[in-house]
Amino acid sequence: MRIDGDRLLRRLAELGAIGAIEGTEGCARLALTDEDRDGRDLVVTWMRELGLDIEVDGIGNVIATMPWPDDTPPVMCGSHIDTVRTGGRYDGNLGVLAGLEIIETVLAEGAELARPLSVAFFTDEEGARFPPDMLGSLVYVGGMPLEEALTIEGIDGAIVGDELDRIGYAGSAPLPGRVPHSFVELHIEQGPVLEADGVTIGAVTGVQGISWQEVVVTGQSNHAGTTPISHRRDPGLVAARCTAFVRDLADELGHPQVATVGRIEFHPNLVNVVPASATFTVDLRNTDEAVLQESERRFAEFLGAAAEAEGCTVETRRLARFEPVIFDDMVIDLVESSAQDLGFSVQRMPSGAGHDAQMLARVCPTAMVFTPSKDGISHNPAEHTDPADLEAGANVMLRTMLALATEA
Ligand code: HGY
Ligand code: MN
Ligand code: MN
Repeated sequence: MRIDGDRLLRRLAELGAIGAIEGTEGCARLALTDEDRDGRDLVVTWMRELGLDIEVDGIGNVIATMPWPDDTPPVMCGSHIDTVRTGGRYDGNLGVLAGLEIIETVLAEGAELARPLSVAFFTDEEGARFPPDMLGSLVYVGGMPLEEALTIEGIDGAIVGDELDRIGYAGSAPLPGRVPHSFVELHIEQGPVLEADGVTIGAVTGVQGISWQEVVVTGQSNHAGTTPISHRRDPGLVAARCTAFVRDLADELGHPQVATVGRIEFHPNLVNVVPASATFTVDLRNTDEAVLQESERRFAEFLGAAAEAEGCTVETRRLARFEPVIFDDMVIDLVESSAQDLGFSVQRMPSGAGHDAQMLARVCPTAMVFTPSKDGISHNPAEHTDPADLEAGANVMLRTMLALATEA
């Protein structure tokens, strides 16, 4: 049994056209925006056309399951269809549409299953508009109460609960969600490893730890021309020093430590005004929890000293904190053996990016399938994966899910 690669590519293109970024393959569908709603509506239409049982829960997760006579826990797959502002059409979308394709193929060709297959898309996986990332799957597994998630304020001042109501995806399915038998997520690697190694499939062993925080440095706005340097309390300088520091810290700690200042805003953000405040985010990650904690501690020390030296004050707010996750050996083995059975090169590797699978791993046996990213690029409209690799990944996931759905 094999998926229909052309049908998968057509759906990726059709979904990618919603929020399309002119002249690229990329798209912009920040969580709970009109574009996200339109993408959701399209995928739900496809789910309905397949005759699947569709549930929407209180955080807007959508789970579609093959019709089944009882409530046997399904083999679930899925990912997300929200994107970052300058996203690609494969990040998240591949895992959802490959899952849909797998279910359509299995329904058409028939298979003796011991349990149903289901496919889900989870709300706000990116966390770029509403932190933390993986918000929907975190609530699904009971990692955050729904009431708390609904009050989260976005970077644009919008509130999660209001936006869910506005786009019509405040559902009533129970939370925490039904625990699946197992969970598999197909995702593009979003990094350079598979391409560099000339390998088609990644059998993902786990996800590195993630630490996000927002830092607000407050100084004194002043005239850019009349204020002597000795009189300044410039939060912009502190933010700039912190940006350089986290890069130097990552260099010192060495791979796989990464550090990113991705968002920075000055107030009042004018050419001739020494800023009153600087707000920026710090994203620190490592596969080793102890080293990740060391990077957090070292940054906090540097921030405090740099602010004090400049006569500024600091407030920090944690946006996300997830420890490293190890996936289930049995499912990793199945991914690896499925790839080998299909004649694809495969290697085991951790994930640098966060994924919904790291949340489902809290409640059921879980692993991921990676496909290569061209030039290792992602979170960029130039994100691309070759059709043959997309099809390979989907067929590996098909084989893995069938093995999980037919075992006693
Ligand atoms: O930030 C991440 O790793 C993911 O894209 N949400
Ligand atoms: Mn993703
Ligand atoms: Mn992403």
